[in-house]
Amino acid sequence: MKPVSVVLLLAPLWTSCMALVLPMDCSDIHNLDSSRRSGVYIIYPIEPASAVANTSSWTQVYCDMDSQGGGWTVFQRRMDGSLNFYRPWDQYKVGFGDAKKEYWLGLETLFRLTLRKKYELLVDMEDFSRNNSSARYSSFSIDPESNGYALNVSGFSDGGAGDALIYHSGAKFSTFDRDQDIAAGNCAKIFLGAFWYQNCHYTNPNGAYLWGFDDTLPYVGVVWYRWKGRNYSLKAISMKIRPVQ
Ligand SMILES: [Ca+2]
Repeated sequence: MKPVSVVLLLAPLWTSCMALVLPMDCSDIHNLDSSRRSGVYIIYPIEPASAVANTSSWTQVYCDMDSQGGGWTVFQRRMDGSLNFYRPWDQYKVGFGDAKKEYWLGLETLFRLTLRKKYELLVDMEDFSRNNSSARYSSFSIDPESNGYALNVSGFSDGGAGDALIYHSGAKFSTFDRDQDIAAGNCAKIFLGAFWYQNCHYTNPNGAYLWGFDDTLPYVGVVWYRWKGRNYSLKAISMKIRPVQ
């Protein structure tokens, strides 16, 4: 074998290894090897040079390699009610939970990711009768903390769940200890969650984990209003992003 051939043969391998070192999101992992399965991976969403206080340059995340072409970076996931999502601002900022199970990636990481690439959003849902649905948005980003991590979402396309998120576009993020919603009261306290509340919500993905329909307290569950109404708390919901092709 001539030396030049060896170099050519090794070149793709070398390139792969270099790219594998610092995938910034699940799409980088998926694009490198589309046979990768859904599961927990390490990503590097924040460039080390710009890493901010309390935020590491790397993090564990769940990658959805199956839904609608795969390569989705999950930033919010409920599936069994094992984790309490009624938490203060500081925890929503840096993230909490376990990437293998239920978790919230963190607003600062989400901001840093959407600063670096243009993303779309997919919301996957399941009810307690094993029905699945989704909603997809062609554009998703959030503002820096200096603007309350305000949500920017547009370009809805229906996967059976209907739209419950466009209403929230432009809203700042609110927790029980930081009211940035436009309601007179504190939406996070009233609806037992944390979200980009307006006055207040059409969806409450971080709300109280209930088991299906429950109107004991109105609208406090894991609600996606357009699909199951305001008093149905979903079995599972996950919010995930992928760079726009
Ligand atoms: Ca308020």
